[in-house]
Amino acid sequence: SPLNLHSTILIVGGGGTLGSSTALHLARKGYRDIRVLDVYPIPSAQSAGNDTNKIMGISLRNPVDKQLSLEAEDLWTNDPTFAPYYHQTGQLECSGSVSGIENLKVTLHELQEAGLGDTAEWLENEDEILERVPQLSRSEIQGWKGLFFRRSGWLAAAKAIESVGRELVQHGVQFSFGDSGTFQSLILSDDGKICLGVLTKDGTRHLADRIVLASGAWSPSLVDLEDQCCSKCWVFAHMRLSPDEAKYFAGCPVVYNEDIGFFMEPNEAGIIKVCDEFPGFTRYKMHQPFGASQPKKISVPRSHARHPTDTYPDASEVTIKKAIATFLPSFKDKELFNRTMCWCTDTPDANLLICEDPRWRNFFLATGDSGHSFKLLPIIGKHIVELLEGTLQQDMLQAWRWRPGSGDARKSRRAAPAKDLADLPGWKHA
Ligand code: FSA
Repeated sequence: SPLNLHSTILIVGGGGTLGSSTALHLARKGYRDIRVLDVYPIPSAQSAGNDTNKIMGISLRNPVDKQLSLEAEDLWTNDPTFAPYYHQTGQLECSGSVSGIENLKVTLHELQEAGLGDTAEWLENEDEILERVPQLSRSEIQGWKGLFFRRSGWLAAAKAIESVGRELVQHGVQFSFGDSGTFQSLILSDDGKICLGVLTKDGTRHLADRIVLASGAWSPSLVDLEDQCCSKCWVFAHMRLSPDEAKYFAGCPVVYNEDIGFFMEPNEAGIIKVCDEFPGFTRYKMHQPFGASQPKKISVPRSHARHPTDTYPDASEVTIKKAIATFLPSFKDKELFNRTMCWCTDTPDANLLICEDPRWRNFFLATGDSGHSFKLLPIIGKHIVELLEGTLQQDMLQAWRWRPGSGDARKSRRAAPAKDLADLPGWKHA
């Protein structure tokens, strides 16, 4: 039946980034029968968005990304649900390698082509970099060049999703968490052609007019996505600064180096999150998602929420320590804690996978974040609602279409294929 404001809409994984944004835009448009399913309450503890911070910036990879990130910037700046969580510190993208510096030049050129050249400033040497980020250490950045983005910064990610959750409650959105929010299978019509709802772990049959799978890195292990998504984890560790140290780093721009990693200013508790940069880790095993006729090799995330004693591979300790020694040398002996693996899901071309599933009418996918989608929290749901309503613009339909066989999600657009956690000791402690 055609969609109307009284249609029942189910969002599977609605406690994360794409799902909560979808529920928000449905509710703001006046939809009255929305139900969010998630294993954990908003902000879902196994969402990649359930994080201290994520990077905000304008992405220019293609016209769709550019439009989305500019729309998102508007809401991160002006919408009261989001604005408190955007810290516009600016961002230094920097490198000391030949390839990295080349990429910075390409980025600057693309910005100029897009008419956004005035949002970035080229930094030719250590002096110019240190003028922008005096907290860096001259001896560690010899030969580096950089780009400084003014319209950039960081997002208090978990808090922003929590804020969306509060607005959802005000709109009367309904929630099922725990076993009654945990996906078991789709419910199909007798002829197998229409999706009628979702069966959850507690045996509840959630029937709905439209079903949206927004389960992030869990999506390909719940429903067979025919290798269009490969879930991978990235890692981080936290360290605690003294009040004086935190004061010195307050307002520090995001510092990102594609060969090393990134960090952001400390949060209100004086905690800095440090990440390395690498092509992600998979966790392949034999697994049978809904819709697959037999078990197949799928990279299945391992929930940090369910396995709180997990940390990350020994190899990550080395690269995170290297990032600290480079960016924050005075903190290189600080104790690290909250070592964590954070799961995203890559598509071959790093575009989202947001489309109606051609196998089952009324079943929609909203996944394929490819590690770059948190910044879209305020806006992505608007376009997912347009998809449901049949009004999504052509270039988005095309970029986000169902596209099995179009490329290798394991490699995606990254520098190398992901290594597998099975080959990496050190992360499992129970
Ligand atoms: O602005 C951005 O898109 C930052 S992506 C941050 C990151 O940790 C990547 O560095 C990593 O490679 C992966 O894509 C997860 O996200």
